[in-house]
Amino acid sequence: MRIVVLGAGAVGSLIGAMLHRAGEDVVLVGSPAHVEAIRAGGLRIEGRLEGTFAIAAETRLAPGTSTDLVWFTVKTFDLARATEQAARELPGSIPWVLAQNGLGVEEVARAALRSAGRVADPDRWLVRAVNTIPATLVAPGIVRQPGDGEIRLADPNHAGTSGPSVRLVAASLLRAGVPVRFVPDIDRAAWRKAVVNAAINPVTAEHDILNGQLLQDPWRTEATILLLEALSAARLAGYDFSLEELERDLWETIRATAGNRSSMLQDVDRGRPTEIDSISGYLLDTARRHSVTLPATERIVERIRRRTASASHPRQQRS
Ligand code: KPL
Repeated sequence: MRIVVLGAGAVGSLIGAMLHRAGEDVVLVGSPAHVEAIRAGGLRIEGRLEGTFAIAAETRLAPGTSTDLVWFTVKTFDLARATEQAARELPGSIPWVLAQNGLGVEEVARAALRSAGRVADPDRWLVRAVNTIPATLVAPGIVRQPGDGEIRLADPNHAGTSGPSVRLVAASLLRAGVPVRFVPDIDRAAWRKAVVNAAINPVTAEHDILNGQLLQDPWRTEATILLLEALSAARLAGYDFSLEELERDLWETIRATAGNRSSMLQDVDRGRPTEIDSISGYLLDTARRHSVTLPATERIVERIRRRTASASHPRQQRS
């Protein structure tokens, strides 16, 4: 099966490598430096999956590219541009896998598919994937997987019109040995992950620490306060998580990804924009609509925004 990965940075390249290893015909679309390194010496994966893979890599999506499936692993702030381009250049009726952190992702892709006017029923093709597999872009052409995780997908039997698309995506991942978990409610899974990201990512990005360092104070307390605020936003949005389940998720994720630099920290490292708006910013907007304030979240969002204010939005972002 032909699979295009748009925005192949750390996560996209890792998923692409696993699919390629299982015999899929994968094309990574990434930044010029990453693509140049892959073309010169292959894609090197270190950590849980070890190997060098001769995968096709492009810096842009060529007009008329034919593919059976497309993974979007671009950053959330670059998703509108990437989906609009894909709606123009790719076949209309193929599964689109959205693997972004944060919230509000499907609406962006749906709007792009609708505005291109090529697809009558976008929801048939959109597949939301919630990824917890950690990955770090060590250098162009080199990705490290420092821990374990899984890809959560909607249970195809309860996924409405997108069920057949979910099934196709899941089958390719399972063939590649990628841990997949089917969940009854994918929106709930995306919120659950966003709450955990809201507690981990900004703190690691602000203090330049590995995820595992959040197990110690003062960062442990800071992450816990952010988790509590994120939980109140989730409840306002109608998700009745318990504090116990989210705390369990938070500390399990931190332990499983202890050696990782969070995706937000990697963005700060490279002077790029971050996903603060689609993670913590989305929680703030949700709370505001109910006249509720989240003081610690507000402060850290401000600090991260200030820190990355001068970051430009490069043409091809990676997650
Ligand atoms: O999703 C992640 C991220 O970095 O964005 C985690 C799971 C926290 C791994 O670092």
